Amino acid sequence: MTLPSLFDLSLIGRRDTPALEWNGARFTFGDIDARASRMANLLAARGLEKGDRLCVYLANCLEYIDLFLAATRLGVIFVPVNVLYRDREIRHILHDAEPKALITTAAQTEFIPDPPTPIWLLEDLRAELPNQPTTRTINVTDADTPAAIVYTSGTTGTSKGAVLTHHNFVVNAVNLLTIWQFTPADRLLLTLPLFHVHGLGNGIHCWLASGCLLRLTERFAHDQAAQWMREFQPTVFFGVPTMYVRMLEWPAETAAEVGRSMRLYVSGSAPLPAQTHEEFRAKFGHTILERYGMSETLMNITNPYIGERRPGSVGLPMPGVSVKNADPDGNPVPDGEVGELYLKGPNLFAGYWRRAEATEQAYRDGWFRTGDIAVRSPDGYYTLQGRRSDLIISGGFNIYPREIEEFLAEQPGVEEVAVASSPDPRRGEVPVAYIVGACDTAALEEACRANLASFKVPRAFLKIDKLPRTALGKIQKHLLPKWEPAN
Ligand code: MCA
Repeated sequence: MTLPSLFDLSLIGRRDTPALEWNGARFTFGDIDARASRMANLLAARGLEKGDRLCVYLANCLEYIDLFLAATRLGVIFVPVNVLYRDREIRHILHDAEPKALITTAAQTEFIPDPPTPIWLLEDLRAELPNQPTTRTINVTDADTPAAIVYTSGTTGTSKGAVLTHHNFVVNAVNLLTIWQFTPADRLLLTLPLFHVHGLGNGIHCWLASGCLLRLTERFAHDQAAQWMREFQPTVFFGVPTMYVRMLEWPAETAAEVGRSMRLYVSGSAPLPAQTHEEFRAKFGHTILERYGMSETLMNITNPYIGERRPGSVGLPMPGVSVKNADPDGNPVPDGEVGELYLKGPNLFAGYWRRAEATEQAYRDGWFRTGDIAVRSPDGYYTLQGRRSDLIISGGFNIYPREIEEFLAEQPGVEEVAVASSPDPRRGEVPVAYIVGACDTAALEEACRANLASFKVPRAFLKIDKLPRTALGKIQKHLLPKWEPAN
């Protein structure tokens, strides 16, 4: 099935039903459908054709939905770009994806390097939209058509584009609807960014496939989220652990009040500490359901809706997903022993964009290697133990230290550099840079701010005499001095 066919269950089937609350305005599914048709006609009039890539560099907004729906209808490949990305990160995506256009706001253009790509301003599209016809054009009939390219930070330092097909997204949405028991009576509060698969694939797709009511916000503002929940009385909330940690700061009465209307809190994108899980249950009266996914695979493993939601565990494989816990030779390890998670299933991506070699390396005997290390209990629950690579997850955003190290190594006076993870009570982890060389750390920080997303800027730049290394010269990050925040 293609995404337009899935979404039409609501867009046509529930045409007059309230669909969306955005910025105080309400839209029916019929309104959303008409907006999508107008946007598709506008993009087609601007020359976008099936197979073209369209980069979208925006924070959450109403038009984000219009653009995504229009792209899925035209067969245009949607390339979301993290709105916190800066010069260097955007340059890479534009060169790699070779989009026909990049859509952003006037205010964001200052972060875009001399573009090899035409820039279309959101403000212009917004003005042109009402003049477009609402005729429906659907160019996609084959569900194996790519729907999106999602850039994931690669272990090599440069990010690779994971190509996700209509089929991948449809399977993911149908799976989640069934196992988390979505119905049209649900009310979903979505504060996650739509440029990641958590917000887009789980959030937007569960909404449109179920026909429930969505309230979308520009982002999660921890000081406003309690008010949104009180007003909207959501039944479902999707969050990253940082959001749940923030929610624990709310007064007990607020937590109890908000908890009363809710039926399901889901957490993903980073490990949910068992302590947060327990404290949340005590304060909100709900057991958070933790699940595990990746950009390349969408959702794989989840705690059950009915049954034990085990703290610290990501749960059981989703319908249709085969999971193998393997040793370094790819052979299955017994329950209770540590292995690397390998996956098979209809949720697996179509490969990395124009990187046949990287795609081949990601698979072994037909299984996708996640790079995540896990243990399976005798009753089938998986618990993640760490990662094969030294990925840092900060506030749910992935950071590969290698990318920051490569950037810092290019700066004047830097002889050697290592970036390591430091624990953070709210964000889970933050990056810290260890520098050898006569350089100005303030200038390094400034250079990072100008070129990298804010969540990648090291929280501290520590000068050290030399990096701890093995006899073979490999840096031993666990021997770097621990960093303690000043306050
Ligand atoms: C943060 N900022 C944003 C956003 N989030 N700007 C626009 N849109 C956003 N969504 C900016 C802030 O304005 C601020 O900018 C800076 O980032 C730090 O934000 P702050 O609020 O101080 O940080 P926080 O309180 O720690 O909260 C951050 C957050 C955010 C709200 C938890 O990190 C977040 O939304 N994380 C979700 C990430 C996510 O969806 N990951 C899924 C990827 P300034 O510094 O200029 O003031 S992984 C995925 O999709 C997989 C497959 C999966 O399994 O889910």
